Amino acid sequence: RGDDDTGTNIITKTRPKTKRPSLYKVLLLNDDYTPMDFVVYVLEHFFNKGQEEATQIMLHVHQKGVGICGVYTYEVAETKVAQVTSFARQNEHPLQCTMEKE
Ligand code: TYC
Repeated sequence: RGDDDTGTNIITKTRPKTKRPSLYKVLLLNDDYTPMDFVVYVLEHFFNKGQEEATQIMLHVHQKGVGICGVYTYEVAETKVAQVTSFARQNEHPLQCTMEKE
């Protein structure tokens, strides 16, 4: 609040404007070589899924070609993709993990 040079009182009010961050889906893609139990392990350890849900997601990807592992803010999603890709390559599996804006 304050007077400008014309003497007009300009009323301004700030409000805390919180913008929700954009969210990104982290996806696993099917391939013919990565073992099913490796994919379940990835879902359990990098995406905090229980054995049952991890198995369901793995089978969904196996049957449909692609599936959602989780939804995260940009930097978290980016980190998951990098960690999963690195872990798959260390184990010499071609598993593909990507992200897309929700
Ligand atoms: N299709 C693989 C197999 O038959 C299993 C698999 C599932 C691979 C999901 C990748 O993201 C994947 N061994």
